[in-house]
Amino acid sequence: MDSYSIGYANIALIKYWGKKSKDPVLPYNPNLSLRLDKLYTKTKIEKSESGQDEFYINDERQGADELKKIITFVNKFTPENREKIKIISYNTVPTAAGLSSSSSGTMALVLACNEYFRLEKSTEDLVKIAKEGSGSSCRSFYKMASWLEDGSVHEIKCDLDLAMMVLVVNEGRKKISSRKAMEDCVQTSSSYADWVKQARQDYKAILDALAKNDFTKIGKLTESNALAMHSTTKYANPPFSFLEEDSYLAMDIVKSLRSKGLEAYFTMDAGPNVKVLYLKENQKKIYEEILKVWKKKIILCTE
Ligand code: 2P0
Repeated sequence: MDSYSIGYANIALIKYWGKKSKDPVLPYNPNLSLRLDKLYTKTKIEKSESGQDEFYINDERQGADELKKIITFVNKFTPENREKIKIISYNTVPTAAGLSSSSSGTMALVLACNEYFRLEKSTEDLVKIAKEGSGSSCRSFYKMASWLEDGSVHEIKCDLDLAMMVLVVNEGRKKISSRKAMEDCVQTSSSYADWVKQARQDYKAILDALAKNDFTKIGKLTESNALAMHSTTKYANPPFSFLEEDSYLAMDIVKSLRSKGLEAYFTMDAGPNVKVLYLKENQKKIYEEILKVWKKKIILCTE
C-alpha cells in the first residue's frame, strides 16, 4: 500500500502550557489554535521485514529512544498481537524545533495506524487517541480548534482569513522537550498560577474577538499570551528560555511592521522560531517588508 496519511501542524494563539492531569491528558487552561496546512507530516506503515519495529523520519532511521517513545504510544491503541511494523514519516516541518512537528507527526501516525490496522475509528476517537500522544495534536484535526480543561476538543468558526509565516531562527532540535519544560514550569515557576489565570481570561477574550472579527484584538491577545507563556520559563527554578537573540530581533521586526501600518503579530512556542500572524490579504506586503530586514529563512505557511 503506497498511500500516506497526512497530519497538519497547528500553532496556538492561546497556548497549552501544563497538564492538570496526565492520564487522561488534560490541559490546565483552555487553548486555541490555527492549523497550518503547508506544514505537515506524511506517514505510512508497512510490515517490517526485519522482525522488529522500525521508525524512519525523512529516510533517517530513528534511534532507540525515539522508537521506544513512538511504539509505546502505538501499542496503546493497536491490537495486542500485532505484527512488527515499519513507520515511514516525512516532515515538511523541521523536527522538534518548536514548529509543532509533534502535532503533525502524531496526527499522521494515528491516521496511518487507523488505516493499516483497519481500526475504523471515528474522527472523535482519533482526536482522543492523538491527545495521549501529543496533547496539542488533538487541535490539528480542525482548521481552528480549542481544547478545553475538561478534555473536549471543539472546532471554532472564524470568518477571517488568518495566515502565518515563520521567521526561522534555528531549525535545530530543541534542547528541552515541551513535555519536560511545561512540567518544570507547573512544578517550579513562581508565575505559573498567574499564567493559568491570564490564559483563561485570554481564551474568553479571543473567542469574543473571533466572533466580532476583531483582528487587532486577536493579534494583541496572541502576542501577550505567548509572552506570558514564555515568562513562566524565566521564573522556573532553574530558569530557562526557548528564545534566542534573533527571536527578539524577529519580534522587533514584527512590531516595526505595525508602525508602518501593516498589521502583524508574533507568537513563539517551545523553540526560538517566531511565527507571524496576519490577514492573508496582507501576506505579499508583509513578506516583502520582512525580506528587507530578515536574512534567515522564512516559511510561508499558507499559499
Ligand atoms: C501549544 N506547545 O499550545 C504549546 C505551546 C508548545 C508551546 O503544545 O506533552 O507536544 O505531548 O502534550 O503537545 C507542545 O507540546 O506536549 C505544545 P505533550 P505537546 O501548542
